[in-house]
Amino acid sequence: MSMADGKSPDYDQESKSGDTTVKVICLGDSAVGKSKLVERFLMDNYQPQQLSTYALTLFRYHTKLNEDNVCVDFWDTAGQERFSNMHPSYYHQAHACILVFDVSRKVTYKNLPMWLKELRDYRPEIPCLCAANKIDVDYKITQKSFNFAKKQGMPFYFVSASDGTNVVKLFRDAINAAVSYKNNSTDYMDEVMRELETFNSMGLTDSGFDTPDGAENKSITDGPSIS
Ligand SMILES: Nc1nc2c(ncn2[C@@H]2O[C@H](COP(=O)(O)OP(=O)(O)O)[C@@H](O)[C@H]2O)c(=O)[nH]1
Ligand SMILES: [Mg+2]
Repeated sequence: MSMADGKSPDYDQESKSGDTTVKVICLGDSAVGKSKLVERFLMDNYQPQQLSTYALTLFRYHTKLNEDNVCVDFWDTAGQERFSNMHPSYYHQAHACILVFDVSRKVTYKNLPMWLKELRDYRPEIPCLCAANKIDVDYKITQKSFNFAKKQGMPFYFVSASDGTNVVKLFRDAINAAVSYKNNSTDYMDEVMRELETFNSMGLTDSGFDTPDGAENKSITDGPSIS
């Protein structure tokens, strides 16, 4: 079942136990915090000194949704995203995607359409959630709005893998969306969108990395830099 035997599980098959098995992937530029977010969700101890991921990893997580047992496989990349060239097997049979950018590096936000396009080439219909990570670097960033997600009809979350803000919320929503998708339902995503709209309607008006009034911003290199 694990990657150890060199084969990935078949997510279209029912598992022997009858549990629902779903695959959730994270996409986004290198070093936006995809691995740290998964680690943060799975084990509540964050080690900031840890190095980036070097191998493809599959994290298996068992949980309950309503009354059902759910088995979630979070896939993590081997860093292929550095070359903007993910292997098709990464997308294969995925049920939900978390699209991540780093609020301290504008280029990672500007690259979201590219990641979404690649995702849609492989998985046209799966639910996709958008996470603005590293808000701990500057919490004021949460006063700003990032319109890409809204334009795409995606739920949006300000998160921090570092201090855990919204991480559980993001992953619970992603799991719910994945299971809903597998069960051929779109209701859940509608629900999430409605809930987040209420949540976000508290007058957050500043533009984040977006250029006001829809003007194209050609620059992809002038974000504040940190590392
Ligand atoms: N300040 C801060 N740093 C983070 C956060 N999440 C990840 N990092 C750092 O960003 C770097 C890249 O994280 P990683 O999870 O390997 O990114 P990935 O390449 O997208 O998987 C690491 O040095 C992490 O410690 C966060 O929420 N806040
Ligand atoms: Mg990684």
